[in-house]
Formats: sequence, structure tokens, C-alpha cells
Amino acid sequence: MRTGGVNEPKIAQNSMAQKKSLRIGVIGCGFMGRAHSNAYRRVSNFFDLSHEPVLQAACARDKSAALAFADRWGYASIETDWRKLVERGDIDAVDICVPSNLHCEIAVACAEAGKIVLCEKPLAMNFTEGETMCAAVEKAGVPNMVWYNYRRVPAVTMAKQLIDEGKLGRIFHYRANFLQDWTIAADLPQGGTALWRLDAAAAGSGVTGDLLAHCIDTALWLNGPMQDVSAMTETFVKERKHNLTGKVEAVGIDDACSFLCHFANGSLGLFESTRYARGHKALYTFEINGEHASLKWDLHDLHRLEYFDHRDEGRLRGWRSIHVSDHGGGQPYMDKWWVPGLQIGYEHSFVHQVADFLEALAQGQAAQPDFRTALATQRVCDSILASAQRRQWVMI
Ligand code: SOE
Repeated sequence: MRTGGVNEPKIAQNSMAQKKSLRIGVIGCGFMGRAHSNAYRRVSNFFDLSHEPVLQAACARDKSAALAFADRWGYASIETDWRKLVERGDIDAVDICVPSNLHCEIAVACAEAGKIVLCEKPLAMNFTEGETMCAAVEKAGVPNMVWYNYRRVPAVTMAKQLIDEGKLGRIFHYRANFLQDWTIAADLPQGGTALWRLDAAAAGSGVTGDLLAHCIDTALWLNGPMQDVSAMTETFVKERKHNLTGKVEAVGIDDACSFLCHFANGSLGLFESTRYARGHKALYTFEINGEHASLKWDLHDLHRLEYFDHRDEGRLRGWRSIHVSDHGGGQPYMDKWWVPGLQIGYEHSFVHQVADFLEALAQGQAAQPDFRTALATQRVCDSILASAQRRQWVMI
């Protein structure tokens, strides 16, 4: 049963469970399609919410891939043309999990069809496309969100709480890294399934849009806006065979990017990302140094938040390693899972993001980061690439 007009999400009633069904159509059956589908499947088992995701349709261009994905994750149907999925009356929310060059067109079509839109990061290929997407969802009045999942790692959420409570005092430094090593081989092709992140035409940029975008989203959330950036990028392997054309073509993405920035709160930022750090598979870390205290976090030890407080009594002063799994401490999200001390992982950050999205939907609020918030990250990414190209500081 459909309810509501274009400005209202059309949500069917699930009378059996006394919950509203949110019928999901996922476009893209790769890594992120899996991560999000897993989150939709698990969220109602652990969170008490008034909406229940229903896996209605999965879309991939390749029919057998779509069928296999639907079978594995429990989608009721498939499509091979995303436009058909967007047009369907039995879909309430569309989840865009395809390469970045398709985000804008699909999101605009979804908004025009009155669908709720969830979009994988980065929001778009560039700021201009991102602005078009924001205008479309805002005009249609449809709920929207971008999957910057690391905000929902409990230790990262706790860092936000501590900063907002003023525990660090004035912030002086924000440092973040996102290091990988999977593109070092010079004979790795670019383009096509699984390797589209190496193809500038599909990804927009390299590590800037893929990895630094995560670091920037977290940084803007924890430490506020950036004012200007000075960046350098490098493409270590200049040519690669293109999987779609079969020809050796120039590589247009940044393999590595480092940048400095000034935050509006007066603190200094230092960021580094690369796919050429041998030995590092997905090492996302950040450290924040404030007047009273410092914080450190590491994705490879994601439950721990390292905290140093200068106000601690002298003999006991030192870095504390807080294992964020203690319900009694009011630690975010953890009371929804197991008993204190037991861990959760990467995939749970997506479950938390769905839970927050559904809760916001029930409250009629915007789940964060929405498109407009993610556009700020896109603006920083564009400024970084412009700075690197011009070899100059760029105002944001
Ligand atoms: C790239 O390897 C990647 O999968 C990113 O696309 C994800 O956003 C990041 O979380 C992990 O690394």
C-alpha cells in the first residue's frame, strides 16, 4: 500500500509486526551493496525502531550477478536497469551503491520520483554535481543520507561526545591518515568491475574522494569547518591498461594525497592518504590534541579510544586505552549488542547508520550526514585537488 505525496516518503504498513515497512531498492551489487544489505538485514534484530527495512529489489546490469546477489541477501526481485527500479511503485528508498559517476543522475531521478535516497560516499564526482543532487532532494523534500559510516564506530562517536563536552578544551591539532597498499602493482589494470576506483572517469578522483573523504567527513564533524588547504598529490603509475577499452591509457587519479589545512576554530590539520603504503590495507587513524587532553583512534583497533588528560593526578597521568564496550559508561550503541567487553566490528558501523537513519525518519528529522552536509566534504575534496594542481593554498 502506498501512502503520501511527493514530499512524503511512501511507506507501506507492515501490520503483522506493527512496524512500517521501508521497501529498499539497492542499485549496485558490489562491496558496498553487501555492506548496506547486511545492515538492513540486521538492524531490526538489535535496535527497536518503528520502521523495518524490507529488501525489495536489487539492481545490477549483469542479470546473473543481480540474481546471485538477490538470492544471497534475500531481495525479493531484481532489475538490470536502474531506471526501472527507480520508477517502481513498490520501492520507498533507493540505495545508490554504484561508482561515483552515476550518483548524480540516479539521485536526481530518485528525488524526482519521490524516493528516499541513500548514497554511497563520496556524494558526487565534484561540487557542481553535489550541488545538483542537494537541490534535487531539497526540492522534492525527500529524506537523504550519505554513507560516511566511520562516524558510527562507537569509539569515534565517543570522541565526538568528549569533544562536545569540552573535555579537550581548545583544539590545536587534528591529524589523520588513511593508508592502503592495494594498487602498487604496475600491471594492475584500471576500470571496470572492482577496479573502477582507479579510473578517473568513474571515480572522479583517487584517494582524495575515496579515502580522504572519510577523514574529512570525520574531521568536519569532530572539529568543525576548514578554511583553506594546501595539498600535494602524486600518481606513481602513470599508465595502466584499461579494462573496458583494452588499451593502455593515462591514469587520471591521485594515488596519494597529503594536505595541510586551517580549521575555523584556529587548529591546524595534517592529513595523508595513499594506496602505496606497503603493509597497510585500510589503516584509518586520527589524533586530536587539545589544551587539556588528546584523543587517538585507529581503525585496526576500532574499539579503543586512547585518551590523555593533563588534569589527571600527576603520578597516574598517562594515556588511557578505553575499550568502548562498557554499557555502564553510557557508551554509544554498545548496549544494543552483547554484554560489556564483547566486541563488534566494521560492519556494525553500517548497522548503526541505518538505525540512526530509521530513527530520524520516524522523528521527521534529517539523518546525518545528509547530502547538504556531505557537500561540505565534497567542497574540501575539490579544493584539495585544485590546490595540488595549482601548487597553492586554496580557500574553501
Ligand atoms: C577502498 O579500498 C575502500 O573500500 C573505500 O572505498 C571505503 O570507503 C573504505 O571504507 C575502505 O576502503
